[in-house]
Amino acid sequence: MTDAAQRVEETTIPEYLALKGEPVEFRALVRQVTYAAKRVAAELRTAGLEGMLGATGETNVQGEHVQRLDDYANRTFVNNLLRSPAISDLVSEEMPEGLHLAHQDRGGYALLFDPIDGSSNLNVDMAVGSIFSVRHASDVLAAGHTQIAAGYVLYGPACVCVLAMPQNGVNVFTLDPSIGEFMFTRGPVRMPERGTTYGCNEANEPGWSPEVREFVHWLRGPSGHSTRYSGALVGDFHRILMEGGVYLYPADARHPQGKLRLLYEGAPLAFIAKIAGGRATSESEDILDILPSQIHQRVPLVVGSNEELERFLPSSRRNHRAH
Ligand code: AHM
Ligand code: MG
Repeated sequence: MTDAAQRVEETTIPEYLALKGEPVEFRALVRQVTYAAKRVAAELRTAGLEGMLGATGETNVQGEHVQRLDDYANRTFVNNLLRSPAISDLVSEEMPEGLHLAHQDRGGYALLFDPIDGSSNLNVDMAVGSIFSVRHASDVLAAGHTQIAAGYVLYGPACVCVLAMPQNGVNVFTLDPSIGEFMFTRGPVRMPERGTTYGCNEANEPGWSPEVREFVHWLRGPSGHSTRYSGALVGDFHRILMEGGVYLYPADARHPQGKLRLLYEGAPLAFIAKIAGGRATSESEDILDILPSQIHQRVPLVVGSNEELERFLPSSRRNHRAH
């Protein structure tokens, strides 16, 4: 191994970002995000022992039952992100309105996040995640290709942070619990051109469009793909990022706009996929081209490897704008 490779292998996220020349303010912001994620990871490990599982009895702005851990994770992210002077705006799945921190010393970053993705997995000890998108505060409702960076944390057998930056690619850091630091483990990641698995909720099939149905029939039939679906987007996407394939939550009769949220689920994962060499569509346009009209907007999402996406997109829609 060369000296340079050795240096990268042994780096924490802050060291890695410094080594790669990322701006100080961005590094400070990532430090607060990862600090919050470590707190959430620790809480997830012991929640069952402390009576922290179960619902709060409240419903969020999406009309979904809020779990105690959703609430804990949201408070933990907000409290830590408020400590970063670089951040002036916060948007969270668990808050009906965005939080604007009007103070002249505050920097111009906005952080849009889903504190716990895959909440239905919480009470059965399966993997969940946190997703985040970094934007200029003036770009909260701009198209997804204006994102500055995006990432997620997967709370699985290991706690893994994936960070996508236009200049430095998609990199994977794994939490070393013995020292409480995310260490560089892999990157820059290239999503394989084609994979062997797909993930979607097949119970929604009766409500899908004929195009989606035909595509999934191809995946489970002639193409030879296998199904992998955990109910947590972060985990299912992570497999696709590493091994190729496709994840889809298309529009259906019950979810005419799709189920997932554009700003803190669809757009950041599309941004990560794009930097890793994959792509993402809403069925009719590139996810990164969509102009949001409101912060909790939903979007149909089909994301993954180029070959699977090529097969899905009718020729009239294949020429998504190149950024
Ligand atoms: P959440 O952020 O409220 O947990 O919702 C998002 C989740 C995704 O993680 C997952 O892929 C999807 O919703 C699962 O939906 P379904 O249970 O309809 O298959
Ligand atoms: Mg959530």
